[in-house]
Amino acid sequence: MFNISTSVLAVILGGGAGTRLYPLTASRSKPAVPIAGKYRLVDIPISNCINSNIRRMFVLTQFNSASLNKHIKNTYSFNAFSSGFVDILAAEQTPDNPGWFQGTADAVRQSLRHIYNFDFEHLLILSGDQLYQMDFQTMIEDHRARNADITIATIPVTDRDASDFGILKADNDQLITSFIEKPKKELLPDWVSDTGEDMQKVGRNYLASMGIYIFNRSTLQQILKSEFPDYPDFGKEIIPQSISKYKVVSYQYDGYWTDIGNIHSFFEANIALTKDIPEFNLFDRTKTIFTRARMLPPAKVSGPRIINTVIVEGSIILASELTNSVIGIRARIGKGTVITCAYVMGNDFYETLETMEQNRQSGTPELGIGENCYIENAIIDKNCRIGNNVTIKGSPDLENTDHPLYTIKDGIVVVKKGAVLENGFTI
Ligand code: ADQ
Ligand code: ADP
Repeated sequence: MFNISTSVLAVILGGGAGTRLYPLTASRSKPAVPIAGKYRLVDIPISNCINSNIRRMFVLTQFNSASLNKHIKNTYSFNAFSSGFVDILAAEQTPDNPGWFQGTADAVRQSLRHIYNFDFEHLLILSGDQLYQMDFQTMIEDHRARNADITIATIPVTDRDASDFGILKADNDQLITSFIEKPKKELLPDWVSDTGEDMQKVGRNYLASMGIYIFNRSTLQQILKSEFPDYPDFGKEIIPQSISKYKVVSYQYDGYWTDIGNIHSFFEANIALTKDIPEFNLFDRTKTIFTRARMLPPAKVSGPRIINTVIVEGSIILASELTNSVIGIRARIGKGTVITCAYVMGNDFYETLETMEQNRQSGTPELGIGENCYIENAIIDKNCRIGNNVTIKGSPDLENTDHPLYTIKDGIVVVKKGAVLENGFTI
């Protein structure tokens, strides 16, 4: 009988150079970027695997970091009698390979010698920067039932989004007949698909690759090593070149799924968690998102008017108004402060009362956000010290800039990890 936990191994693509999420990736690897106030990006694909009964995972990352290692080691320790593991494979120099992973397929190719040490029938390849809760079990069953060599998870998208994705066409048997990576707007009319009545009604007429692939063990080895040994990317080369030679099938998914690979989409996805009924459901106990258990005290809140705001444990909040915001772990917010549409990541530690007194005497802003500040359309990375009367106001009118303390991208102000903004600072 087919057993998903012994037949499937997952590979999570943990990130290339990480430039699209800069400055959040300036001092940490992409899988370690904090999301939703208490999780890390890598928790999303790992949790989807665990909830789908897949227990063996590799996370491929360009650079290894102590914080990523610590997070994985402390969070995902499987029972000693199970064969489960989450292992990080970082790009490494070897005699025949001088550099980093050159792309998604190259990352998997360079990791094959570790991956093929294990028994598996199917390799599930996942992106590390997407927010979704998907049952891979039904996708794998579909892959097996269709006797496919490769299955690609697909989702209907609108013409506004289509140019950001691999777009494909499939026949009535879901066999993919053509594929184009990130087509230019003017080419789109040729790529319309029958996505079903409900999707068509909302203008989602194009079938996009979700960057989630299932390969059979032998197919993957053959493609990456013999057939196309030099192609670096799945989307740009491997998939478009494989459809004429292999049985490549589309598995259409209609649930919530969003790419969070750049600052704008990352920000939107976090703020979307503050809706009355968010599409990404953190409260579904059948689809738990796992993360490190921290044994933190409860959040303590005094004074503010709070509208649609997510507050993570361990925070101390005296603000005057919080609206549509995500307030992360151990966040500290002073009296009179107003926060609207912002993601405050919180802090990695608390300061002692003595250190706080020393800060006061030396004029150093305390860890967290001070009094009477105004913050809107912003991401405040971890461990920032924001003084009193600071104004941070993102808006589409602002130009993209990179300042030593903050970056502005697409109208969103990102205050860099550990930045100190003196009293009265204005952005
Ligand atoms: P993109 O998301 O643009 O398109 P890419 O930038 O290659 O593709 O990233 C895919 C995943 O791999 C991301 O999680 C990324 O961080 C990671 N990654 C990228 N380079 C890497 C490297 N060198 N080492 C390790 N990890 C790396 C892809 C497909 C499209 C599809 C979209 C769906 O190419 O066809 O539509 O995903 O989001
Ligand atoms: P990030 O969330 O940005 O990836 P890390 O995981 O590297 O950050 O850092 C988190 C860990 O670092 C926490 O466990 C915290 O205990 C510790 N830490 C970071 N800065 C400090 C500091 N200034 N004082 C004490 N501990 C710190």
